[in-house]
Amino acid sequence: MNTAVPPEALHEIVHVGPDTPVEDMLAIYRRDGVLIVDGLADEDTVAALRSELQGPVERAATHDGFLGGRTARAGALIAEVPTCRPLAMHPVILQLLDGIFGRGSRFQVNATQAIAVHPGEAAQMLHRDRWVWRALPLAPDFECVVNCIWAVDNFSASAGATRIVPGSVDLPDPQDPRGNEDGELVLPDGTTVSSHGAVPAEMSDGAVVIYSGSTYHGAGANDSDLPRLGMALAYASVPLRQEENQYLVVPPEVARELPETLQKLVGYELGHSTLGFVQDMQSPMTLLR
Ligand SMILES: O=C(O)CCC(=O)C(=O)O
Repeated sequence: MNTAVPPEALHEIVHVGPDTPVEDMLAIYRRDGVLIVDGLADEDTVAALRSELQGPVERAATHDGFLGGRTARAGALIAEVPTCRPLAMHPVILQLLDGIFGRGSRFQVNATQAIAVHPGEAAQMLHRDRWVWRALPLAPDFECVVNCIWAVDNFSASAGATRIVPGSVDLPDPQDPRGNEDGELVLPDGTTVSSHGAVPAEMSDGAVVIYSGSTYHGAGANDSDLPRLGMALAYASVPLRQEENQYLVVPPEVARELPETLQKLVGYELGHSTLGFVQDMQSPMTLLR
């Protein structure tokens, strides 16, 4: 029995400190499909992130519907935001991902996105990140993707903290992922996903919320006067197509300057034997040298 996992925590998001043993973090993740690690990025890193993200977020377009008319989204962060690089390969995150995806079953950067939820934004529809691969007949317990949203601003319930349904990994998919007329996802037993308890992932800047691609979640409404900036770095199982095209947003001339661990995470490595080979069956790493 792992004492670091309080049984009463099932309907809240468990916070742990950055020095918590990774095995304890994994036990929480496996039970709840979500956890928050407080203080994983220090103050200087957060300040640098805030300043480097300002330009990309100001230039970013907003979108309608699911993506949010008052939410700005900027990608290509590994190329454009150097301070995100050490966070993308933070040892605690990589150890957690090793445990989640399983040793030997590799993971890669799936997408990078700064998400600024501006005042007046409504709550986003709950959803599962794994749905981007819904065309594939993947087993429900196959871990497609894990998202890590770093709080660049404080995430409070009123300022759009991500709403997460802890323990929702095993819930079924709704018949209609677009929801009913009230924006509710209705499950086959007639209950709604939100009735299973959507909890705001409240956290201070420098914390990171880590959740499974099977965990129902969505950005919260921002009823405050300030934008809420988060940096989502998601990782997917290597055989899946990356959601953000890493080879175009991190082209070889940029990748060449990155640490090798990050080059491999971005996708410049052979995956499971021959996936992604170049020329005469060589690793793409050969073209970066
Ligand atoms: O920014 C957030 O809090 C979550 C956003 C999200 O889940 C999405 O856009 O798919």
